[in-house]
Amino acid sequence: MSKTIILSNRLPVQLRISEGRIEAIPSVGGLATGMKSVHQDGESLWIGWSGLTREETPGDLEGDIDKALAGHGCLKVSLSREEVDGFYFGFSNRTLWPLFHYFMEYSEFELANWEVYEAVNRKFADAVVEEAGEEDVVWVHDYQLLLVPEMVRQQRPGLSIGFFLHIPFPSFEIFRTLPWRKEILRGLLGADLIGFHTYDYERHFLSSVRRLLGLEVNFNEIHLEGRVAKVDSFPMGIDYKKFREAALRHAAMEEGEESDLQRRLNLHKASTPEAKFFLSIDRLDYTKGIAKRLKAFEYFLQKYPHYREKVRLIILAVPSRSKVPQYRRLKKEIDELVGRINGELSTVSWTPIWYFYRSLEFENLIDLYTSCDIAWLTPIRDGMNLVAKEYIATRTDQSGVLILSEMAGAANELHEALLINPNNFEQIAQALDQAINMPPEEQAARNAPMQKRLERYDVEKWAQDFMDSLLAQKKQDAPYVAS
Ligand code: ADQ
Repeated sequence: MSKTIILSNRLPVQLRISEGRIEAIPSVGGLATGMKSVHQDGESLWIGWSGLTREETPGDLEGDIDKALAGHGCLKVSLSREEVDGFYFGFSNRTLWPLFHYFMEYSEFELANWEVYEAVNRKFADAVVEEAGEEDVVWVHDYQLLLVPEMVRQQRPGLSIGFFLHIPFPSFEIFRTLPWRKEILRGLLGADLIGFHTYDYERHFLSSVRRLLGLEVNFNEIHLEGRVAKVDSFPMGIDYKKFREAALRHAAMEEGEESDLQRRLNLHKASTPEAKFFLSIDRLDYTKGIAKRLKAFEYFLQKYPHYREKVRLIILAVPSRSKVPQYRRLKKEIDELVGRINGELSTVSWTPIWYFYRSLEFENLIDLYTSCDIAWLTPIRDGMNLVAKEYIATRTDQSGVLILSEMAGAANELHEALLINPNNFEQIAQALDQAINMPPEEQAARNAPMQKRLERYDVEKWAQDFMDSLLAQKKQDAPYVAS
């Protein structure tokens, strides 16, 4: 019987070691949720890094760790601190991440990091080669593992290999600046199916393949020696049911059952019933446009001073990659901006910005999604942006307004939202004004079709679609055998 092998930088579980005991706790992140149907319902193995470097792993617990992971269908790739630095913090997050998000000035081209990236990709590929049976299907995820498809293909030409990129693929003019551009394209072309969130990313990739490798591209198929690699878009969805049901549960809560956060939100709402809450939730990342959003908020309050004391911005930033200098600088910039704006504009009874720098429990996320009148998400560049979709899914009474950057992949599917250019403060101020004054019927008329779309193409459907397409591609590729 064939199995599916899933590969990602991180495993979908987190290890907790206390008093010599190991626990593997399932993660709740988008990918872990998205792949649930593939990973849990069938025969499958998930290969990735456990989050602990070799130096951090107590030698005598190695066997217990492997056992705990195996209990969740996982197998770890062991990485040293040096490997994590060069591969993850180095090439993945200081070269590829900024470049693929059009932050060219942040992108570093360090040969040493590239070499570690290659070596770690080889480790992942070797793990697949060791584990895969002849009929197995391999699904590789994201920018940390761009070289794996070809590395696996070289050793196991008969395997079915798929790859999905969760971040944008940049235009040819950006991508061509990468010294290892051809190696990366060849790495990806080891796959039978290469998936992106949007048609634009797909187009950019095909253009780079054509112009850098001179390969024949026929519509969305690339003709290689003896086989065809197909490229397609699969916009990732969310677990719509989970968010909707959580919001319904939330609405049915009796007094006294709420979380502390919800109680505080309710208190503020009761004290100024006409006040509007704006919400933004992101990983603390320069691509998410958090600093610009704060400046746009200040601009909005200057342009429309009558909204002072009537609106409040809740910013939730999740700590991320704090080992990379740009992230540390950004954290400082955001801290200062929040301090300055609050310092300048606050009154005795009003603080314009509530800023949380932490990760929240799922139920608290639902508190925020369901309590805020306007979700305001302004990435400078974002592969998809699941937060926008989650906000819409939780608006069970169809109220609420989504203001979304047109630079997020999600803008393609959520076109009833108020779409803005994150660099255009004038347009943003107008959108905020429009959102505050939007009649409930218009809110519902915009939200209903988005909800329908998100319900229909949820994350399970996304994963299934990709798998079906990969299997179909393989069948088409199978050598002809005369009967
Ligand atoms: P991310 O850049 O991490 O993902 P996003 O798509 O918004 O961005 O997903 C973030 C996830 O984290 C959401 O599911 C959200 O609920 C959760 N989350 C956010 N803040 C949280 C908090 N404070 N506490 C707990 N959970 C929180 C990358 C790409 C995106 C792409 C996804 C999926 O950068 O563009 O949409 O992968 O492909």
